[in-house]
Amino acid sequence: MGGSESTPQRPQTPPPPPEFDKPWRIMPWGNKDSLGEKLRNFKLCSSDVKFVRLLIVGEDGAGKSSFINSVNNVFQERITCGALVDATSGTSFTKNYKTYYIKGKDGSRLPFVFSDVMGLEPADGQGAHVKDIITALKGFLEEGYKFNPANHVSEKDSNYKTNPKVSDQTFCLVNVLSASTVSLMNQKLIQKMKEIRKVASEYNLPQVIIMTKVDETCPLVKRNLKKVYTSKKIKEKMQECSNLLGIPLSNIFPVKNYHEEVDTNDDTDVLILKALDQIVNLTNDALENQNPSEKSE
Ligand SMILES: Nc1nc2c(ncn2[C@@H]2O[C@H](COP(=O)(O)OP(=O)(O)O)[C@@H](O)[C@H]2O)c(=O)[nH]1
Ligand SMILES: [Mg+2]
Repeated sequence: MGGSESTPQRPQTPPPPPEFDKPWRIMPWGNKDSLGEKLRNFKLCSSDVKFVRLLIVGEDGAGKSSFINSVNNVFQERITCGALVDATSGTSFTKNYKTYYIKGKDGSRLPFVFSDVMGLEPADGQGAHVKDIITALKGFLEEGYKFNPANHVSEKDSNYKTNPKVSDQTFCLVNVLSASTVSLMNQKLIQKMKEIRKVASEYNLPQVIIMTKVDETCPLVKRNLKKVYTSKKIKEKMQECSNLLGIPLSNIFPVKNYHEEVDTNDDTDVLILKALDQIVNLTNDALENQNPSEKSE
């Protein structure tokens, strides 16, 4: 019968393994306590600066507010909800400029603060105005400022600080990108992020990417967060983030934010703490290299 003489089957090559043999970045899994302790006791090289202000920028829904909450959760050792998180997607949920202080379990403030801003959106006239983010970056934006997508704050407005303190200025630009949507990012949105990054570069500010939602992106990582640096998919997504914004891989930190948990978890904590540790170190190095008199002008 003809059926058995049909085209011979080619031997199938097995798909490449989804994992590297060894993690390509070493994480101190299991060392949560010493990492946390190091950050709690962190002292900046400049005595003028009490708090390192980290400006969190990114697309609406990328996980900015969740990241701030996650950092707070780690230090509070419980799930908190300081920065409001949007449970649905849609237009930006964070509408006001707000500073979040991170407290230790004893209630003392840690040496870094986060500025949460309205999310960016691709279209002009939607989401946070790039000029407002740049104003925030330079320290001129008044706390509580209500973002208006149609208009940006100007020097004459009451929301414009004329004489910002050193602590009002940003020390590190933290771009938040979601690993699950980075491939779909709109060119206009990337352009907006690059515009902000350009100003940050002019001010010699370190710039990093927090890549969120690694759990949503890779099933291996969803099952076991410790696989974040053996997962090929995650490295690929980090490379995409790097290519999009021009930020080196060494300044990109993948995290899983707390989003549905009722308790904190050591592996989630370590990934967040390590990212923060790197951010604080980069910021301190930049502070050491700069002329403080120029910064406070
Ligand atoms: N699976 C998962 N969901 C996340 C993560 N981070 C944030 N989310 C969810 O993404 C949505 C948007 O988060 P939100 O923090 O409000 O984003 P923002 O607009 O950038 O502030 C919320 O439903 C979060 O619960 C993450 O790491 N993993
Ligand atoms: Mg938000």
